[in-house]
Amino acid sequence: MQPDPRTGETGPNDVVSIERHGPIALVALDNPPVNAASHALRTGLWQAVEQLQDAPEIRAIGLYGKGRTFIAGADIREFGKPPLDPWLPDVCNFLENSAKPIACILHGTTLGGGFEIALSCHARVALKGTKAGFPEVTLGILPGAGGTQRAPRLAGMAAALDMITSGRQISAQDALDHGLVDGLSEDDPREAALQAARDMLDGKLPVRKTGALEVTHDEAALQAMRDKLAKAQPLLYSPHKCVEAVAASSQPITEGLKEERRLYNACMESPQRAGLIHAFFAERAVAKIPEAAARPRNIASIGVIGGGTMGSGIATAALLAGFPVTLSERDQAGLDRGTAAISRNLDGAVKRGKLSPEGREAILASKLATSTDLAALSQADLIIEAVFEEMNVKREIFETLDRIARPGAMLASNTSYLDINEIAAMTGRPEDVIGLHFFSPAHVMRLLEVVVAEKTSAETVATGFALAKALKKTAVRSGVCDGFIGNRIMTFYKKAADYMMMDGAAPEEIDRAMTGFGFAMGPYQVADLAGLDISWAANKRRAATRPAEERYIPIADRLCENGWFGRKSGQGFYVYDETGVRPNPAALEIIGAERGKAGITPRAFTSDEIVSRFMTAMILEATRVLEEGIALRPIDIDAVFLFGYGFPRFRGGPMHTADLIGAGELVRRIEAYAAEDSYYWRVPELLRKMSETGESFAEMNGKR
Ligand code: 3H9
Repeated sequence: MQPDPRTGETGPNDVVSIERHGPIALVALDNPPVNAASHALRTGLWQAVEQLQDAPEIRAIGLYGKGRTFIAGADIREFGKPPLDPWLPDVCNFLENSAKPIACILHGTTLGGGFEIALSCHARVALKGTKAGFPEVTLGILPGAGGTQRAPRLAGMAAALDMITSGRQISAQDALDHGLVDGLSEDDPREAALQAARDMLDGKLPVRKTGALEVTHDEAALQAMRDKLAKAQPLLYSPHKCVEAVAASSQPITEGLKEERRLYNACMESPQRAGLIHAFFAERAVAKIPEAAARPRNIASIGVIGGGTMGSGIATAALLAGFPVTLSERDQAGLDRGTAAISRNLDGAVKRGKLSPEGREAILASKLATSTDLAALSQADLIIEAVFEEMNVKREIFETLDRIARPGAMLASNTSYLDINEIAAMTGRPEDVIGLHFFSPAHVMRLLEVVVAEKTSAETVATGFALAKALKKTAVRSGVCDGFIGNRIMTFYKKAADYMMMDGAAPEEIDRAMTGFGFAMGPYQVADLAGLDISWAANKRRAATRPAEERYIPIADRLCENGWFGRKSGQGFYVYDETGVRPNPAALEIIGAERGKAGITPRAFTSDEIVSRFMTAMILEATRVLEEGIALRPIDIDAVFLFGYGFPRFRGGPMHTADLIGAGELVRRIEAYAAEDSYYWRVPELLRKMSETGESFAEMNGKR
């Protein structure tokens, strides 16, 4: 390759370049956006270091990354494909064995394989603001390029175990304190690399081979971590393998690396790895929307209407993100309740370490305004309505907003199921109206469904997505239907759970089966937490239009008739008191009575059957949501359930799970269940077609 005429750089390829300064060679990596250790980067790095071995004038190498970060890890897009030489572990060993010492500069997010490359160098300097860590465990794998062997050699087993099993990122200062880097710098990466190489030559920076260091075997730390993980993450595979790999680090490095490789391969083959990587890409894929090119409007102030649980949660989320908020309620008592809820939410944020006590005071003193007059929202850039789910109440509000809101303000409803088209039509500016469906508690939950009505403008949609980013939430685009993506599917699969309950499964058995599958909570734990009165109201609303063929289970309604609304009233499907939580015998009696009335002889359900029916129902309705174009792609549905419904991340989401089960098997199951209830269990056309063509949901993600 010819030297670059401007910089004098040469390089083995487009991604890696060499710049020479007397006895020092700088090797720069340039693989935007995150310098992932792709095949080109690995090849280029190997060749650059190899070339420099034969250059007699070169005595030290400075390695750094161009752009916003040093290497952020292996290239995840290569996972699952045939491996291409040179492998990252071989690159790391090659760097460590370089006769010319290499100083590595860490900056940005030096993660996974990037951190492993750094640990294989002979000295390390971290720039201010660096975050370093091993996120592999969040992808269902372990650091497989020597990280489990070299990190304990520098930081000790206990610190390495903590970082590797948690995926936690540490600061430059922490890395220095743990011995993972040798110095800090405030220079830019190139300058720092030059300086670090000079310092190695001058003896100011120690030159060591990490692999040659010894590790003190810390059985107490290993056992403590095994115990912790057995309790906290019994269903996950890779954290336990991480511990085994770190345990091997007290052996000579060649032995330890062999063990690391064996365990890494086992993780790579596990379905959890595929599920977790799917979840990683789901988080990013949802931002790819048809309106992505539109310019979001500037949101500098937010108005929230309604100080109930949702309104105060939304206001808290906005305040925590730095927005000034005006909260509006009908009367002073409502405002007082809303303000009290916001300050409780902020207390929680202080307790969780998300906010300082001074920050809390500052927010309450200067960022939050309140008013009983909607006119106080007239200058807000975004107004979010979060009042009762009653169309007439919404009408009054949106007609008023149409009069008072400034031109260009975005008008949003937090409704969970009402028709956004109808709401938009209440105004003379339907292009500014959108659904922003937050999940409770709104200042904690990651998901935001951005509900796009027929006339919503592209800028309004783009603004919804930009807002989600500012609130650190994951936005998913949804079309308009009763319940949008998430609640519509949940309402459907909840019926499958109710049918099983009516036919013989206890609520607790169903919850246990679903938490055993990996859900954070089972459907009856969720119902009790959300409040049974909420679905009671929805059941009453839907009663008039409920098709005669639909099987209806009135058990939760019976509980509500007794005033048992779940957790908030002390009992529901479970009893909640000072001794803890247990199944509610009175609920079981009601279930027995309802079965008797319906002439049902209860039968036993295994956990497998419960999971199978529950998941099949979820996938069935999700397929319809896709067929109708409510969700853009299967992966959007996965994101909704991962970030809003406690779906186990390691299973990748309902559509990823559907691909593992296979469309053919799903059709067979639905047809078998249809023998008992041919109205509920109907095969969606799309699923039938997939069973014939063999197309998967994953394949559709690329096409839509
Ligand atoms: C590993 O290293 C294994 C080794 O131990 C062993 C090997 C043998 N690969 O998140 P962003 C893409 S495991 C490929 O929006 P940010 C991403 O998809 C790896 N692509 O930016 C997106 O693409 P698009 C351990 C990657 O500033 C674009 O880059 N490493 C990778 O908010 C921008 O990403 C990790 O797990 C990758 N490694 O956050 C780190 N990383 O624009 C994973 C990103 O097409 N990455 N992309 O949608 C992250 O955590 C964040 O991306 C990071 C930047 C913090 C770096």
